[in-house]
Amino acid sequence: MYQPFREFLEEELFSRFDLSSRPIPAGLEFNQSDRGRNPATIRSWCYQSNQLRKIRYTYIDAGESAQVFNSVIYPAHNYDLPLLGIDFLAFGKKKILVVLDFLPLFQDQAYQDKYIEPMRSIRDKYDDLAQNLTMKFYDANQYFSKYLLFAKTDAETVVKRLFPAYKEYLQLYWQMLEQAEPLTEPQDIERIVLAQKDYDQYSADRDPASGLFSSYFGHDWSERFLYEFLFEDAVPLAVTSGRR
Ligand code: BLA
Repeated sequence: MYQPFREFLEEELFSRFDLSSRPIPAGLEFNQSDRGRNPATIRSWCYQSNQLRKIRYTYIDAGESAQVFNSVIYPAHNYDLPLLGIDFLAFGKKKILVVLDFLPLFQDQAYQDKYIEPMRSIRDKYDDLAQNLTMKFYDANQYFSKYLLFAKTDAETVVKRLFPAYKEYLQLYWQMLEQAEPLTEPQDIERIVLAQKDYDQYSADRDPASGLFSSYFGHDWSERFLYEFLFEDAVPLAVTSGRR
C-alpha cells in the first residue's frame, strides 16, 4: 500500500544527497513473523549525508493485516531544522491512519515563523488530510507542528490525496534544507544535540508501536528495535512499567 511512498522517498534521497549507509545493529534490519493472521516482515533502511545525520525508514508488510511505512529524518546537529516525520499505517481496509509533519525542535515564535509557517499553504490545500484528531499517546504541543497532516482515511484518498501532499511536503523540506545556514557556535549546536536527543527519549517512551512490534516479533526484539535503532539516543526506562 505505501511502497510507492517508500520508493519515492528513496529516489529523492539518492538523487539529491550523497548518501552513505548508516549501520543498523545486527538482527534489526529485517525480521519476519508467522504469529499473526498473515506472515509479517519488517525491513529497515538507514543512511546519512553531510546535511542529514540519520535517515531511517521502516516498512512492515503483513499483507491485508498491516501495512506500515514509518520514517524520521534527522538533520545534522549544525542545522536547527525540524525533523521530517512520516507515519502511515493501514490495518485492513477499515483502519488507515496517516501522519506527516515537520517535527519542530522548539516551540518559540521565531522558530515557528521560520520553519512551520512555510508549511501552511500546502496544509491548506489538503484540508481533508488535516483532521484535528485528538492524540492519545503523544502531546500535540510537543514535537508536532500546527500544520501536520493527521487523518483517518481510506485507500483511495491515500493514492489521490496523500501522495501529492507527501510530494509537496518533501519538496518543501528539501528546499528548507538547501536554504538552511549551518550553525557554528558550539553552544547553538549543543542545543540541537539535546533537542534531538530529547525527541528520541520522548518518542521511545510513548511510542504506540511497541505493542505492535512485540506482538509480531516478541518483547526483547521490540525493545532492541526501539532503543538501538529507531530512537537510539533514548535510554530505556529503568523500571519496565508493564506497558511493554
Ligand atoms: C500512531 N503509530 C501510531 C500507532 C502505531 C504507530 C501502531 C497507533 C495507531 C492506533 O492504534 O491508533 C506505529 N510508530 C509506529 C511504527 C513506528 C513508530 C510502526 O514509531 C516505527 C517503525 N509517529 C512516528 C512519527 C510520527 C508519528 C515519525 O513515528 C510523526 C509524523 C505520529 N503516530 C503518530 C501519531 C499517532 C501515531 C500522531 C497517533 C497517536 C496518538 O493518538 O497519540
